[in-house]
Amino acid sequence: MVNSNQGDILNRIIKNDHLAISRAITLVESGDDINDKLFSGIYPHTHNTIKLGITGPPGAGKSTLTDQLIRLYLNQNKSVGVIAVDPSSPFSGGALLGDRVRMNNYLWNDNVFIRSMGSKGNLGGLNKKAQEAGDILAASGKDIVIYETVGVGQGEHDIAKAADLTIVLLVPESGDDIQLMKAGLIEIADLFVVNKSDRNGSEKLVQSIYSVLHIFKNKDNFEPPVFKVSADRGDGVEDLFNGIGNFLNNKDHELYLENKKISRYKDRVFNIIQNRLIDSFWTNSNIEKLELTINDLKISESSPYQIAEKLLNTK
Ligand SMILES: Nc1nc2c(ncn2[C@@H]2O[C@H](COP(=O)(O)OP(=O)(O)O)[C@@H](O)[C@H]2O)c(=O)[nH]1
Ligand SMILES: [Mg+2]
Repeated sequence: MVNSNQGDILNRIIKNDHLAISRAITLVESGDDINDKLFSGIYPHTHNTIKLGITGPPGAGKSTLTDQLIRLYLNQNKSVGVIAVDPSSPFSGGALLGDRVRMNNYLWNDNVFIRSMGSKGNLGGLNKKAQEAGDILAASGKDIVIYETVGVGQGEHDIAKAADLTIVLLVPESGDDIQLMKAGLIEIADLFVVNKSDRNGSEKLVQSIYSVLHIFKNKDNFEPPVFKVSADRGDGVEDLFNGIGNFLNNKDHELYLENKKISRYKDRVFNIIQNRLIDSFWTNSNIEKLELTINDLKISESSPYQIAEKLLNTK
């Protein structure tokens, strides 16, 4: 079934058929084997799309801001795909309802495709799947792909790294500069946004960010700009929108952006090989061996290293 439909689904994706896109993303999510082939077909069509990552704490306004950016891109006759990744429970908070409402706004619009990806599987897997879903959207001709991810741990940051430009969104209540450093946000941010600037403390947060940035210039030695917005009112959003364009078109950033692409590519090859090796190792027989070894032995007797060594060396 898979093979006969593959060419068809590929053609439909390239023609921006949203139903086919949706199906393909479901296939990617399920981890089906057809990915590889479908993928190689899609890949050549993915290169003209700009990928933005928006990360920040839950409730910071990522979806609200994404919605504003969609509006601004549509005004420029551009098309947008959104992959919203929420590694926490999809049932937590009220965000999902908000997302639903926003998704429905564009249900019949060929220029906007929004998809949530849940937390099934591990984060590493989610990262890969989100990137592939982004590629499917790119192949459909979307000018912009936005990854919205909850930035609370390291794994989620990988998704942000999948973007050409990563926006770190913070709100006055998200804490102080120490937390910024701890969370490793300095390292991934190309651009900071302080949202909910209608609330107290936003100017103080902007100043904290500046002072931290000053001390910890990122490795490429440019200081990410900081934008103050109120996403739900739309205040400052246009400045940010222009700031994104300026960042991407800045000649000084060309090499940086190119290097990012290359290292992203390497990471993907690395991960594919890693996953293949893991899959090929954990055959039923090896899983069984592990179970048997563990059943035979009191786990206080051999270290996990010894058992791993034994499994790696038996054929
Ligand atoms: N006061 C205020 N509330 C906002 C602003 N932007 C978003 N919100 C609200 O914050 C809540 C969480 O927004 P959402 O976009 O779902 O956050 P996400 O979890 O980061 O995607 C919603 O109730 C929004 O209406 C803002 O600029 N000011
Ligand atoms: Mg959201």
